[in-house]
Amino acid sequence: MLTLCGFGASNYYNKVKLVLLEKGIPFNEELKWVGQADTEASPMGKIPYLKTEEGHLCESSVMVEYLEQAYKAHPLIPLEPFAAAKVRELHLFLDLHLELVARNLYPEAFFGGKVSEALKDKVGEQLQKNIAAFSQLVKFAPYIGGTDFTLADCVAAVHLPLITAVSKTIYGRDFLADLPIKAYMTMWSERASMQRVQADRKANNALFLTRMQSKP
Ligand SMILES: N[C@@H](CCC(=O)N[C@@H](CS)C(=O)NCC(=O)O)C(=O)O
Repeated sequence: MLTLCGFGASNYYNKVKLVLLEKGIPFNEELKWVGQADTEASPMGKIPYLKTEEGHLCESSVMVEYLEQAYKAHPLIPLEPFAAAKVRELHLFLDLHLELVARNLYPEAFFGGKVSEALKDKVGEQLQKNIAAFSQLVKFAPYIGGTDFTLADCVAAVHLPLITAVSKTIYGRDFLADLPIKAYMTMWSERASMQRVQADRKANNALFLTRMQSKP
């Protein structure tokens, strides 16, 4: 049986969890906070990581590609090479050009810290440029890449709400306002996978707060 390690408030953890649920793959979960990762499984100390019967995997994009190859039911990547590449293009774009850029602002947006004005200016400029490029790739018809539900949707669903939250908190406006994110996330909220991920995310957030409060 597969074991997904990490915590339910993490967008990368939830990317893998959505894929597991959408593909109907049985799995266990093991709660690991940042700082508790098994560094043999995840040498960078990052979560999530996945325990399989063959060994451990780190990096969410690698895990979901493994799941797609190893579990053929409920495919999330088309067989046709170009269509498959378009799904992977969206996946990479979301991880690299949107989430990783916005992540620079998480300390202030989510964790009560402060980031410099210079960093905010730099990240804000980069994020707007990248979102304009991203907007040329997306379809929302009704899924992010077109008429088929794919892996790219499992990535978009966990990252896009964070981009909205960060841009609203730091810059006072939603950088994704021109995209139909609300309708898209409403569509997602009707899926059983997302209902479970959201319920677990809320429970994990509560645990996180209790943990913070009990620290000396
Ligand atoms: N590229 C990694 C990113 C994972 C990631 O950044 N996880 C965060 C939690 S959401 C983490 O472990 N942060 C702690 C750290 O970077 O040391 C993946 O796709 O799995």
